[in-house]
Order: sequence, then C-alpha cells, then structure tokens
Amino acid sequence: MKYDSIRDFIAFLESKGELLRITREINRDLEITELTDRVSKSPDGKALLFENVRGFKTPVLINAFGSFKRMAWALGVENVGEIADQIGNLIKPDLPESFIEKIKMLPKLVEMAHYPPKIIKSGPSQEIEEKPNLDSIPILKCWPGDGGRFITLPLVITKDPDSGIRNVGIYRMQAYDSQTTGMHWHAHKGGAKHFLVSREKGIKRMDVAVAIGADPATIYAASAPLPENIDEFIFAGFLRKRPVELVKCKTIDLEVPANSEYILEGYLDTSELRKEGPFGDHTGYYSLSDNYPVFHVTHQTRRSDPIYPATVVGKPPMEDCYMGKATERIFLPILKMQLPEIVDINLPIEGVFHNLAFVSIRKTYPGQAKKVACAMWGLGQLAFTKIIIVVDDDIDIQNTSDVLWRLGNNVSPRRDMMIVDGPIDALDHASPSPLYGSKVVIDATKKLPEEGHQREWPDSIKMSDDVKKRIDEIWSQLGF
Ligand SMILES: Cc1cc2nc3c(=O)[nH]c(=O)nc-3n(C[C@H](O)[C@H](O)[C@H](O)COP(=O)(O)O)c2cc1C
Ligand SMILES: [Mn+2]
Repeated sequence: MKYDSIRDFIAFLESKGELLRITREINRDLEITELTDRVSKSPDGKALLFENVRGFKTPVLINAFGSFKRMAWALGVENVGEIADQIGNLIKPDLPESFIEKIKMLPKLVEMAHYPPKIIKSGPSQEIEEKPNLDSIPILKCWPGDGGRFITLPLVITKDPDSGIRNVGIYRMQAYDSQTTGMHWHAHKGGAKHFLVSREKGIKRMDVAVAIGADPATIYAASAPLPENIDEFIFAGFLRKRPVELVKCKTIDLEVPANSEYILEGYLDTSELRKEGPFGDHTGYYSLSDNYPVFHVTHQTRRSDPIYPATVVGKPPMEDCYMGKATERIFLPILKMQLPEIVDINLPIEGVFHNLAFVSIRKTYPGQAKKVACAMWGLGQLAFTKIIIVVDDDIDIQNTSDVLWRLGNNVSPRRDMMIVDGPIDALDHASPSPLYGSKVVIDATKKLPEEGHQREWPDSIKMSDDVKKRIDEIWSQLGF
C-alpha cells in the first residue's frame, strides 16, 4: 500500500493526472457543491482540491474516491475485483481434508486479522493541540435546504463499553456551533449500539473521537458494512497489507489514526438528543430532520497545515456511489459463502444501495429466489434492501436492460412477488413510518411446476450456432 495519509493519495492522484487544483476563490456554502455535482455527473470527472475557499487557508478535498479507477487506487489495486479475489481465497469452501493440510491453512485464515492496528507514540494528527474550534475548519453547507453545515466524511470512533471492541463508522455531523455537533448514526449502526449500551449501563458521558482525513483504505473501511464487533481498523489493515498506525487521544481513552488531518475529542451525554437535519442526502432527497445525540468537542488536535477532506452527496452518481460499488464487489464472496447459489449481485447506483438489488442465482429447486431474498434480508445492512429482483444466471445482471427484459417477461405479479414487513433504512421517506416498512422480492427466474406453473415455459430466442458461423464467414463481404 502506497499511502500513509490522504495527502499521499492526493500526490498519487496528481501524478496520474486525476486531480484538479482550483485556485480561484470559491464559497464553501453551496458553490463547492454545484461544482462538485457537475464534475460528478460528467464522464472522467477528477478529484478536486479547492485551494482558495473564501475565508480559509485550509484546502478542501472532494471526489477523491469518485470513479471506479480512483476507488481501486484508494485500496492499492487497479481493480476492486482483486480484493474480492483475495477474500474469496481466504474463505474458500474446499477446505483440505487431512489434519496437516488444515493446520497449514490456518495462517491464511487469520490473514484478515494479520495486521491489527499498531499504537505508536506520536503522529502528525497531533502536531498542534488547541481549544475546540470548528469555525476554523471549512465545513460545507451542501444544499439550499440543509439545516446547517455538515462534516460529511468523519471517521467516528467509539468503544463497546462491555467488550472494549472498537467501532469506526462514517456518520455525518451537523456543526451546531464551534464546539458542538450532531451525531447522525442511524439506529442500526455500530456507534448507535454503543450509545444504547452506554445509556443502559448508566454511563452519562460516552467518549467519542472523530478523525477527519486518514489514509484512503481506512476511510473506505469506515464505510464498509462489517459485522458488529469487528474493528474496522483491522479490516483496514487487511486492505492495506500493513497495520493502521494509531495514537492515543490526548484527553480521552480512545485511539485515532496517527496520520489524520484533524482529531476531535469529546463526549456525548447519553440523555441528550437534539434536532438534526434536514440534509440533502445520497438518495437525492433531503433526509428529514430528526432527534440524534449531540457531540461535545472538548479538545482538538491537527496537523500544522491540515487539508479538509469532505464529500458531497446528492442525486446519484456522486462520490459515495463508487464506495458503495466497491463494497458490492468486496463483499460478494462473503455473500456467496452463505448463499452458494448466488452468481452475481448488482446494486444499481440509481437504487442508492438500499432501494434496489439485482441478484442472479443458479436455481435448482422451487422457491429458491424467495429463499435467497429472505436470507439477504437477514444479512447485515442488506436487511434494508427494499426491492430485490432475482433472475437466472444465464444473463449478465450488470446489464440493466437484460434485467428489465427478464423482469417484464418472466413475472406473473400475483405469484412472483412476495412482500414482507421489517426494518427499513433510516433514510427511506416512502415507508409510512420511520425505520419500519415493507420490502419486496420479485422472482423473475424461470418457473417450475412446483411453483404453480403447469404450462410449458418457452425458451428464449437464440440463433443456431451453425448459422451464426456461416454468417460470420460472409459478414465482412456484405458491405455492412
Ligand atoms: C459519505 C458517507 C456518509 C454516510 N453518512 C451516514 C450517516 O450520516 N449515518 C449513518 O448511519 N450512516 C452513514 N453512512 C453509512 C455508514 O458509514 C455505513 O453504513 C457503515 O457501514 C456503518 O458502519 P457501522 O456498521 O460500523 O456503524 C455514510 C457513508 C458514507 C460513505
Ligand atoms: Mn462497525
């Protein structure tokens, strides 16, 4: 892994011609969004470094992850599929039979935890210590209807008060004033769980540390849907093939990346909630304002010359889409391990990850599509998938028009749709109540007699191979 920090990644992007420095004065309120949005919606849009943000010396980095190529580079590879292959190899189902062979496998299986974070004495993220002053950071107001300015790419670090196991998640933070922010972790997320456990245990002050800027693999790891009780810094170590270096916070008992740009140290009062939002969100809609915990920043450290990494979300495609697509690829081998009939999954970016999933399966028995959907709804953040479309594996589900063709042709709605009630993503505004609502699987596979289909099922149309071959031979002579 080439990068120790976000600035290493910036230098790499620049060497590849993938960074645009913007030296003209730009307003952090709305103007950065309008520019970023246009770049995100254009082919080959670059990473942007705003070097002259009105009223600030600090440059603002945006869109560093905002393409398939840059997202792969962020993880030290040319294609995110390489990471999926590494994970696939770690969890291969064909475990060797003999005892000796099994012992030999062990080092491979622990490779995931092979690079636990390493605590070092000091790091650039603590070069300067100062009183908390969020006004010194060029925090963005993204969209006209936003309830205020928001820190959009923070790594929020908490510990389970029972087990001491760390969680790192990206949860946006509304800056209420120079030392207070919101803490917008949804009810289902790791930080929210730690908050609830702390409250139940009667802990009034829950320590929280926030890192702004880290090496790019660590930032990605904080967005990844890891199972509960897996430290995202261990996963980051696996991605980096090198431990994440941490330093101890100056005033609280938490550790933070040594190479961050800014560190905010503080606490939540477990009895305090405050209105947060609205915020122009990655769904392309404003997420409604709601009550969330309040982060009191009590101490701040930073580099002597910090860069402020942020992101702007909105109607897709935006930067977060490429992080989500990386997750789709990286976690597919783990999904397949639990559901071996799954061939591929496509979370189309227009479906904003929790609204729509295409799944292709190797179907061998009746009801299998519905079983796969139910299993997905039981797996971590896939629980929030509102619409799952299942097709047979003879088409490529990365091709949306093929999926729609199957959807139209192979579905008899009354028989092939199953609607269930359950947890729904906190950002869903269509469900009648927050966090709870309905989800549907649409089975677009070929139906079997046991599924109530007694009629003949026709073949899809294909030309015979010998005719294709004959036409191939004469094709170039026909003047097309
Ligand atoms: C740019 C960006 C912003 C995000 N904002 C939020 C947020 O405000 N609240 C939230 O619960 N999840 C947010 N997420 C998603 C979480 O980071 C993600 O679900 C992660 O897996 C949570 O980790 P956890 O399971 O350890 O809580 C955001 C992700 C990205 C990439
Ligand atoms: Mn987690």
